[in-house]
Amino acid sequence: MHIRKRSEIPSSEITPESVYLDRRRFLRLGATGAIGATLTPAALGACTPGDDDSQAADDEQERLTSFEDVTTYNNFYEYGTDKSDPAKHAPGLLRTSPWSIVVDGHCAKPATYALEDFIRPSAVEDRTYRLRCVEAWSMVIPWRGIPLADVIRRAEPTARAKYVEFFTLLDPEQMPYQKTKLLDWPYVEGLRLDEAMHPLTLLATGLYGRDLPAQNGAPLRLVVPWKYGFKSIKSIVRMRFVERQPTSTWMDSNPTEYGFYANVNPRVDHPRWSQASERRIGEFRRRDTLMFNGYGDQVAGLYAGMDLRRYF
Ligand SMILES: Nc1nc2c(c(=O)[nH]1)N[C@H]1C(S)=C(S)[C@@H](COP(=O)(O)O)O[C@H]1N2
Ligand SMILES: [Mo]
Repeated sequence: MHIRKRSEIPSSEITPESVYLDRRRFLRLGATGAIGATLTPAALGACTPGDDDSQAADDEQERLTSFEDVTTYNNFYEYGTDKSDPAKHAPGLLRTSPWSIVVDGHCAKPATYALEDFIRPSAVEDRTYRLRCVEAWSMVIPWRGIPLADVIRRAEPTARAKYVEFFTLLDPEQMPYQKTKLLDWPYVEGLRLDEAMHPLTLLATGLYGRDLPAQNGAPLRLVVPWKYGFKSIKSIVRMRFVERQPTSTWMDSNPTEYGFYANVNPRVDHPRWSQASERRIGEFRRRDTLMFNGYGDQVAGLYAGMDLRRYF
């Protein structure tokens, strides 16, 4: 394969992803120690950009989904139900600055933060994760964000805090489908406290090395890589520590089809379709779906002894 050098590429072809990939390659070649560690996508087996020199014939290696697909093929029902709606409508309507986040419920340090104070810059990392939508497609996305555990520790949850409940912004002027009854707004999600504290769980502020585009849930969204994509709630304005399992938006809208746990599981089908395989966006062939989306060695212990058919 001929790989064009940077200077051979006309500037019109320099996409955000080629800038990101070049910088990543540069850092991987040049950096050791602390900087290198934060850039290693440790959580994802071996995930490298598809046009990288190191992309040998290794089946384990995966291509990043293109920036174009990641930012134009979205689910964000506040802007419509078509995959193309969020990219068309969210950027012109969602005001992400100023942005504040409320942390409340059972914790010693409830607070309202401006986004800048909420995100500790030294905690920010780049992490590439697979995202598996319940609709049986998937992507590989280079996220930027902070471990959710970082903000949870700061809040000092009390012994009564068993779950964390998350809320998307409620503002029908900025999110026009909130004027409809498509879902019971605002969009709500939840995690058990130990899932929320797991080192893989990320509060994302960016992707491809830049701030999150509106359609991907700017300025702050959750990413829980071993669960179906609907758990990764977008444009978060509040997180609350609660004692009882929260009712998430999709459980509320259709409890027989969507459970609280929503762990990726090829053996538990959706009532209307199989979850055994998936299509990677940008590809035609189908791939086998992996238990816990491939993160089982890191997260299976959270569910030891649980019947995953019952707790789907
Ligand atoms: N507030 C809100 N968050 C949401 C959704 C939504 O409709 N509203 N869709 C979810 C679903 S179904 C998926 S697959 C992911 C998609 O994230 P992406 O568009 O960044 O790939 O966002 C999730 N978060
Ligand atoms: Mo999804």
